[in-house]
Amino acid sequence: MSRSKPRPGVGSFAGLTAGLVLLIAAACPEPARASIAADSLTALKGKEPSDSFTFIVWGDNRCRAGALGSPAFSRIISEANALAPAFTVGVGDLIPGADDDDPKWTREQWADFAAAVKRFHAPCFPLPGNHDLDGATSNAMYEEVAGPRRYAFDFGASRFIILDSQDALDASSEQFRWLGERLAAQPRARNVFIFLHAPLFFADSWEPVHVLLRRFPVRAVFAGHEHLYCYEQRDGIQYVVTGGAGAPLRDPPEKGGFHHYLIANVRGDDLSLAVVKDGAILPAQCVLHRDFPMIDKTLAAIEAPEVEAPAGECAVVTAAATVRNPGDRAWDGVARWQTSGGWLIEPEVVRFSLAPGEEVSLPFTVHLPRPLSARYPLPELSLEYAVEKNRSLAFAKPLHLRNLLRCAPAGGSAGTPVPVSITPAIFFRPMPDDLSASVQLGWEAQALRVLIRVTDDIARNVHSGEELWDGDSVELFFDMRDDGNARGHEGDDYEFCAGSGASGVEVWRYPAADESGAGPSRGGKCEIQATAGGRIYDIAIPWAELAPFKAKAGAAFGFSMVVNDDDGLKAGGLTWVELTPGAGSGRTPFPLDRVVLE
Ligand SMILES: [Ca+2]
Ligand SMILES: [Ca+2]
Ligand SMILES: [Ca+2]
Repeated sequence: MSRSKPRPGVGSFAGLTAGLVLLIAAACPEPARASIAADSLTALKGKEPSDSFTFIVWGDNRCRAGALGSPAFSRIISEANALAPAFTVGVGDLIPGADDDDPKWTREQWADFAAAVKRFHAPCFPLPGNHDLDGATSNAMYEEVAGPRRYAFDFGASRFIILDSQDALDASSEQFRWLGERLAAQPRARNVFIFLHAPLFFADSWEPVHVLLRRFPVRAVFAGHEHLYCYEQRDGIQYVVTGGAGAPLRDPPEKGGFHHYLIANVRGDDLSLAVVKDGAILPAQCVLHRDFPMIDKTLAAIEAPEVEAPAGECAVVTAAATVRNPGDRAWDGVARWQTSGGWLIEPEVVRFSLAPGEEVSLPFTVHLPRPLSARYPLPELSLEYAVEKNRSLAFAKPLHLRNLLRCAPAGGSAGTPVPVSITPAIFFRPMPDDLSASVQLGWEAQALRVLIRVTDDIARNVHSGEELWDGDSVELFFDMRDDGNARGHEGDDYEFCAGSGASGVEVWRYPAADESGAGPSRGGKCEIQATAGGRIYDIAIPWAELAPFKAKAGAAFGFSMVVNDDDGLKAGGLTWVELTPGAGSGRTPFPLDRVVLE
């Protein structure tokens, strides 16, 4: 079950809109219609042009959840306002997903984006990403709200060219010819900056564009699309990916997978870039695209220890990390645990020395002095590796923690209630009376019992069947062979959804490896009891629907769950809490807790 609308494919709209393109250029008359780009151009013309100025670049904000957007994007707006740049540029994926089959939803997303942009004090120049276009209807909506899909403007002696990476840009394309014209149209420009959504410059097909750009004073090309930051320089042109304004992060921080934006300072014909992330301002070269293979190799050579701890109890657990030297240089390293409050790991710092190819085991003891300390964020083991003389890369690997959930036998009291308390970072944390939950597990010869107490202020689910998860509901995730989900889902992996929606109380079953197998659970039962501040779900899933698991004392399986909360317009979208991080956003792999039958 997908938690987001289908993602329109990159490049599927080539050639659709050549006739619709409206140009904004210094040489052009005022744009024909109001739009974010047109209004921004008007505002920029009211500014005193200068050869020394600052602009801010951000990408992949995917504005949602009302005009508030994500915390990352809200922060960018308020910090940009404090920095007072000449203007900002958003390099696409401005909304979660344009959908020609659902124009109303698409329009709501654009209304959210337009409201967010209004909070920028400086002009804001948008460009289209693959999430912003879907077909004739939503493409027209893009042009109505955001503006033309490609355009150019000038500020001082600098020229800015906005490209449409959803349209063809090969040497024979109309856009390539247009780009050449826009470059040549301002022969006195001291600087040129190019913006587009997909980082086409990492593909071989970019070469003719690069050759074209080299003939002009192009300082930098900015793209997004990948939800990360990375940098490359070729023949004096800085190529930058900045897709960190709020969309879910998929890559480790070593590969730029962190929320961020860029400050670009122009002084005459000099450009300096700074990467701003939470709590740090970093140089442009902080993440180099060419390091990616080495980063992958080194991350694979560090294995953080895995510990199991009883959910909701105190514990002392010993484990070991292993580190292998993946390169051809000796590695004199320091391994250090970075922990948040509540964790105690000994020793905190270990020095090691490794010849190329050599491996070392670093033992640690993890103390969980308070029951709640076995929560997230997890401690991280950080190490530095010298990739070249005088250049090191820093790596961090989180501790693997598996909470052990007790599953009490039939007739006994249910297992210890465990809070379902992890909130995904892309939303604001719900208040406790808005949404909170705990889960208890029990088992019988025929079925697994799941008792979920939910606090929720407004009961609402207008969906049914396969879409039941899109309103107040609970989702259960099972890995019955307890073999993880890092390699994807297999025949022993299942998802269930239970709730009371448009068709009354339903239990849906989804074999995780077989999307076509989704359907109502044959033997699953769910009773929902309303309480003062929410409801209690009493769910029974027959073991027959969780094959090949054999229920007996001591048997174990992997488990996670999500409690979804729809409160209607008040909250501006679905929020949820989850047992393990990532379960609710459909990311695979996500960690699973371990349930042991008593
Ligand atoms: Ca609620
Ligand atoms: Ca499995
Ligand atoms: Ca609700």
